[in-house]
Amino acid sequence: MRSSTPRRRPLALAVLTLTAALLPAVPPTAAAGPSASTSASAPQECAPEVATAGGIEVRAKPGAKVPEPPASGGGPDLLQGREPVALSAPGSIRVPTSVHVIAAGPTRAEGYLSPAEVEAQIDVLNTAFAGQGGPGAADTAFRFDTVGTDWTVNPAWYQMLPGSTAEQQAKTALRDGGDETLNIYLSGLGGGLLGYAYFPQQGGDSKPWRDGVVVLNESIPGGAEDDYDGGDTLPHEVGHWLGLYHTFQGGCSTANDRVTDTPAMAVPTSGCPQGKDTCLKDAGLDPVENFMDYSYDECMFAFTPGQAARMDAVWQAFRAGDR
Ligand SMILES: [Ca+2]
Ligand SMILES: [Ca+2]
Ligand SMILES: [Zn+2]
Repeated sequence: MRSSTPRRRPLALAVLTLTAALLPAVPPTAAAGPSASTSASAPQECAPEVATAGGIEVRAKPGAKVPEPPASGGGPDLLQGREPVALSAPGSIRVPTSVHVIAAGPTRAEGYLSPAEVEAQIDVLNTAFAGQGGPGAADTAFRFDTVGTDWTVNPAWYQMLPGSTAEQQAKTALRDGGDETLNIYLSGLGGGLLGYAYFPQQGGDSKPWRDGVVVLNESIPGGAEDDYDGGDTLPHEVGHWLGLYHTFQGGCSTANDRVTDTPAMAVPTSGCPQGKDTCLKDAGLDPVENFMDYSYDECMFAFTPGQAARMDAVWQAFRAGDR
């Protein structure tokens, strides 16, 4: 799916634009109140596990018009205060997966994807979580079994931007299952968004309909979205659905994205730069190959073992109970 030689683009302007748009939202605890002001890495050991609004995460193209919302809703980290759990074996967690195609009309140009296109997208998802996307990629516990696919023609829902009435109406009408079921909405979006997702909800969910991932239809394998047409937006959003932050979350802080084996990075990546290192005091180059960065699909292919373990723990804490 990927060429062996990453294409190089003039990236500087795109990076600057994206950085300017995203910087206010990047620090994971900046909006979390006074207790987070001294160090992003200091665990709040006595903090109660309280209900929070939960987080929304989006993948956006450079220059996206829709600003990125805060990552975690300002609450404590999902796994804060929880005991470590035993790791699940690779491939041992089968996630029931329900796919909802939302089109503006009955033609492919209006987003009416074919069954084969949907299947190809789920194949990319499973390849990603099996660690088969490229060298060094971790095999995770997760595999995704399609339990249903439905098609809806509704121009009013086609964009379904985060927080919109269209999002609520579409999801309320179409969502299947409970916390354990991955609901995927393939729609037209807009505003430069490639996709968005919500973290599992802590302490009870006031909007259970919201759970799921929304992905730009043209980001599927072979879609029309240049540079983001390898199908890698979906694994990125599912990473969020399983509690992963962006790898640039928290910038060069120690806690960073709450995963120890992803080198810290100061800013999101655009394109496929080689040798990018924006946190010189943190060992390792920026993980541009990671699904949780913003790189082009052709060079985005890996979760790390640490991310696999975090997703496993988040699954066990927030989603497995509904299976
Ligand atoms: Ca990290
Ligand atoms: Ca570094
Ligand atoms: Zn994201």
